[in-house]
Amino acid sequence: MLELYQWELSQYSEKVRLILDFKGLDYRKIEVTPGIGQVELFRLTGQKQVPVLKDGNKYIADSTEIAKYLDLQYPERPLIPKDPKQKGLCLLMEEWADESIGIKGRKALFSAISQDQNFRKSLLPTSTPDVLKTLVGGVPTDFLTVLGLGVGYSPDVIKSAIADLKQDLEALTLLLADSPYLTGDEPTLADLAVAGLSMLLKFPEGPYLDLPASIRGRGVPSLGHNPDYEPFFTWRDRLYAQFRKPLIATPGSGSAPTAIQID
Ligand SMILES: N[C@@H](CCC(=O)N[C@@H](CS)C(=O)NCC(=O)O)C(=O)O
Repeated sequence: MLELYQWELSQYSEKVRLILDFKGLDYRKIEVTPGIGQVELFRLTGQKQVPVLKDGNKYIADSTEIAKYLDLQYPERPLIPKDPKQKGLCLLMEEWADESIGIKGRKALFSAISQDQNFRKSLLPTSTPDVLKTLVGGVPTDFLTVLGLGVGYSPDVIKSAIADLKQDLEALTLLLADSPYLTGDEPTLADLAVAGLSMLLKFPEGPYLDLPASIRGRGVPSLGHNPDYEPFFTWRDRLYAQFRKPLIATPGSGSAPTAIQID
């Protein structure tokens, strides 16, 4: 079976999970331990980021490479259109979504959780002891601002990321006003990339992620809860209902990720 080395909270991993579900491929999720698990990933793939797909004895890193690999090896339900114009648009949008929504979404989410202690707490795994949840919730905003500066997320960087994301969401809302999918009448990699990567702007409403249920439907207030972009998120809900497999509720059914165990 295919294996996905991932983080449940990673937007690039979500893009690949959506692609795998779209193609109807079964896979096992392996949650990589930040730090030590990434050292192992580096040994196996020459880079330390998730997602990485393992197919037999082959490891494929990078969500775009994974999408292209899957389309070659599992051509049923193609991701990339054949028509040259559609193909061009699809590839352009996929690359843009990776570079804009994927990267800036992280900054926008950081800003939202810095300002909202309940949102911050709701991102912790369900098994987190109450005392730790209280501690995380109580971290002062000033401290988070300093932490953000440490990773290059200054207030100006965050402001500019949110402004860019607003333009992205406006563009997407306009494109989808009279078209069922971004490049036309059929879903392509562009739709799956945009939908999966926008996870951090607003978490999906349904039971798709192995994260606390309290984060479902929550998002960055000025983006995920802005009436101007509501048509985009409604479109995304529809896409998820069509293609994303919900988690199976039974404990131990395999929907929850396994901790990393790279052999
Ligand atoms: N271009 C990569 C980006 C992947 C990426 O940014 N992954 C993040 C998680 S969302 C990561 O692994 N970060 C850890 C690190 O950079 O050490 C892709 O498309 O897969």
